[in-house]
Amino acid sequence: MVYITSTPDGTAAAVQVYCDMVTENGAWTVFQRRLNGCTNFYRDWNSYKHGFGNPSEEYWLGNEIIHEISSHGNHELRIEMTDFDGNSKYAEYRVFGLGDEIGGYPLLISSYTGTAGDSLYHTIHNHIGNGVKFSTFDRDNDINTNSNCAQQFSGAWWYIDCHLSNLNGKYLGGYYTSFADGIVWNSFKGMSYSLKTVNMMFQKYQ
Ligand SMILES: [Ca+2]
Repeated sequence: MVYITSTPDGTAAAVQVYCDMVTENGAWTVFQRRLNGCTNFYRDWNSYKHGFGNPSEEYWLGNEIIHEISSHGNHELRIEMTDFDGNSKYAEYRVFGLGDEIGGYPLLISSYTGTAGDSLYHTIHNHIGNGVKFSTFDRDNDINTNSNCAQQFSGAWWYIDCHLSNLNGKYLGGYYTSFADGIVWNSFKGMSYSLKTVNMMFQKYQ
């Protein structure tokens, strides 16, 4: 799928994104994938802004394009996760959007359904109506005044104080002895288990 988006100088640019699957209801756009740990996800603000990795393997699409696409119409979010024992779980949010860079790419989600449990909904509780800002090690937008959450947990995420999920954390391959710095989804496998695979995707609906 190719999206036409605007560049900083106002010209149009075609951006190719990877579609995970096309259903009768539309196409899911995958914007994050963890697969094997070959790609470093401990990256700075600009890397997450513009995206990195390989769309057919591990990658982050880029906050700017996610913001751009999700700003037009209604979108929903789906996160698929597997562990090393062959278990698959998912979390869906009927409402999904990403705000702009000036606002810190705030996450807007609501209406959870799924099997993985909701380890993102805490964002709504803490910042009703605002959404939680994205943080990287070089851009501390979390609300923990004692810590740089991205640095502490080796990721880049919508940290608050600090997290219940850390899907851009270190690929640690299952149970690990450090705390919460792996690919964590707390309500699925707890804070000291790093997931095997993750797909984060969104799609437009009417
Ligand atoms: Ca902080």
